Amino acid sequence: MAKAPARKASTEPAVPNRERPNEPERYSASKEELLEFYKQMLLIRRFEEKAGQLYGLGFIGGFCHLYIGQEAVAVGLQSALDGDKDSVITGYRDHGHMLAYGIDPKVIMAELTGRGAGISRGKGGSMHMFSTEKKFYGGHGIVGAQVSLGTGLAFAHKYNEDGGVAMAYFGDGASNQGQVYESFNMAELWKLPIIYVIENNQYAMGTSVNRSSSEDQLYKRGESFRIPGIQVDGMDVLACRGAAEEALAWVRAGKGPIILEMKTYRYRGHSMSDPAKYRSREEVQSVRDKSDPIEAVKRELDTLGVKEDELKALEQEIRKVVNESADFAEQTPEPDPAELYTDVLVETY
Ligand SMILES: Cc1ncc(C[n+]2csc(CCOP(=O)(O)OP(=O)(O)O)c2C)c(N)n1
Ligand SMILES: [Mg+2]
Repeated sequence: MAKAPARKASTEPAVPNRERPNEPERYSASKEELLEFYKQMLLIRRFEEKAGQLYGLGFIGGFCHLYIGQEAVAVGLQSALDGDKDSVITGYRDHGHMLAYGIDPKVIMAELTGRGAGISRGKGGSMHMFSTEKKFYGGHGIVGAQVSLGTGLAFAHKYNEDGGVAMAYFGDGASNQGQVYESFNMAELWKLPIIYVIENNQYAMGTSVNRSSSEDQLYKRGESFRIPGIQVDGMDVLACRGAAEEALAWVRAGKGPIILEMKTYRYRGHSMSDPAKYRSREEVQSVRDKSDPIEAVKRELDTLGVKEDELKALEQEIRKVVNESADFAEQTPEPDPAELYTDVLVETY
């Protein structure tokens, strides 16, 4: 068989994308804003602790992945989004992102316990929660799927010219998946308005990022697609918010996608059924002691003159909200059996 002729190398120079986003500055928050960040992070932490307890008591079945330790990421980033236009999508570790988007803790907890009043009518559970009203598109159990779906959301924003930006969160483990790079390619080629957020919590189930990734500086993962990346301290809510500001400025200016690598840490196991043999208790404790995102904000609030009593009152208020959500989730009924026949796709497409 005749050999195919060798392809001639292109004489066209590659179009350089030399412009870089600015180095993000730590966001300078007012006392009120900082208190709000504190409140939201504490809500996520207490909510997740309660979810862990309810799981232990058998009220929550199936998988349940807690966000404890990573609170600053969702709160810092999403506080910069425009809830009327922008969309958010994430994986299965999704409760914190929903709370940070102002979704009622009661309907999230009720979803966890599989109740009819849950945000997905009790049929989705921990990993599959949606709020199209809030432009929160889940909640996905397939690692990496949210990256391609999020790229689709960004395409829709551009196609509909609605001015929105998609924020697609995924993990360090997911960042080694093939569809991520197909998505990167299309997003840059079409200059889609998307912020890819890699939540690098150092582990993918029991595998550390250094064991699985030949390039562990994940913010560089867009380089071959000319997508710029920024590495961010994901344990510092103001650094997260500052990075979000820069990323949004880049994307809203029509410059295409950007990657944020958030260096963070999960305190709990991968899911509720993780024996955690792959790391030591000391490692976890040391991060808690040195870099806890909530304690860090507490210290900043202290220097701004916020009194201990005020923080205690806030803590009580949050505990009340979380307890009410748990009571609601235990007492509200399970879905009606007729619900088995709704939300089922029967047509052929
Ligand atoms: C396509 C696919 N492969 C494997 C799994 C099993 N799995 C579930 S979570 C996970 C690890 C993902 O880790 P990472 O992306 O770092 O996210 P994290 O859990 O740390 O938030 C794996 C391999 C899956 N759900 N989907
Ligand atoms: Mg991870």
